[in-house]
Amino acid sequence: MDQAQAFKSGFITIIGRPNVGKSTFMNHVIGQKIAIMSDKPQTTRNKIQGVLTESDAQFIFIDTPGIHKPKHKLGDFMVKVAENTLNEVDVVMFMINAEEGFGKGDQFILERLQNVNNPVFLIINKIDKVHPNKLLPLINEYKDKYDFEEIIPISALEGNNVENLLTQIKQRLPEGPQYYPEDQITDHPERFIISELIREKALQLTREEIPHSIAVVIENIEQKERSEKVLIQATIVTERKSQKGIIIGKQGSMLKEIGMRAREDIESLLGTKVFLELWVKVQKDWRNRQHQLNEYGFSN
Ligand code: GDP
Ligand code: MG
Ligand code: K
Repeated sequence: MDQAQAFKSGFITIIGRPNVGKSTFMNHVIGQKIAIMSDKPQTTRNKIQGVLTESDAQFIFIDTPGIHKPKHKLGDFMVKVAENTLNEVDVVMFMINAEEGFGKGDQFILERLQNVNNPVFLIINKIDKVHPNKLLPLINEYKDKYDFEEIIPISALEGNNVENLLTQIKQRLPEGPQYYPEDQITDHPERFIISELIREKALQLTREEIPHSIAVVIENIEQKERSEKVLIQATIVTERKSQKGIIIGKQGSMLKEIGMRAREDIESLLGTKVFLELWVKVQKDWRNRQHQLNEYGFSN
């Protein structure tokens, strides 16, 4: 008998110029549109974009901001951070658009890749848009520019050759644990901290009037398009109606204060402006109802 195959897991980052199809690929692979906390130019940290779990492997796709050509001084620092990230993941996917071929932005990215020791895949996307004759010259052109581990043409939109790509990635993932539950497709590592910050403010401001039995559910975290702000919507869940009244306060004054203080902390956590929307609702005995515990994120 064969020995059972060890479970594999690891981190993959997708880099490439805007509009080459990075998000489309993510959506195709993860199987549904996921809420992505989009990378802002000045974000220095890496965001988990999506998690794909198969029976024998878990792929964790992360965002590497700052790989674009910097327009300002801070950019140099950002590029450094991005370069470090490229060396920490297991596979780098460098995606280009088959229709466009090689451009200035690609040259910049290739230069950054010079210091990367990890496997770098060249992904030629949108092959559904080009004649197959065009593909080979494109592959040859890039072959001369960098020592890619693999060069894989795909159509992220139609799914062509995506399975093969995933198989190739899997071969480069190390043995490792399943980091996320299999039904979890996206993750904001900050989510739990944000809910704790809101809960903390509610408890601090109401003192002993409100027991620790309140919960905070983060309903939504979203980067507003064309805005610097991240919208966060959350619900404070209390067990009794009287508690709800205390949390809201006179004409909403308590809730406003909780929101203001929490927002300040969340802004320094995320390094970005935040628009925080808070609601309060009563849910009797929520602690005793298992399905609601799951809903509230206490399932592990
Ligand atoms: P990103 O900026 O790299 O994340 O690119 P997007 O995923 O937002 O894609 C930009 C545009 O290219 C969208 O209109 C997509 O529908 C389109 N697109 C992405 N992948 C493909 C593909 O494989 N084939 C075709 N025909 N269009 C694609
Ligand atoms: Mg995108
Ligand atoms: K992106």
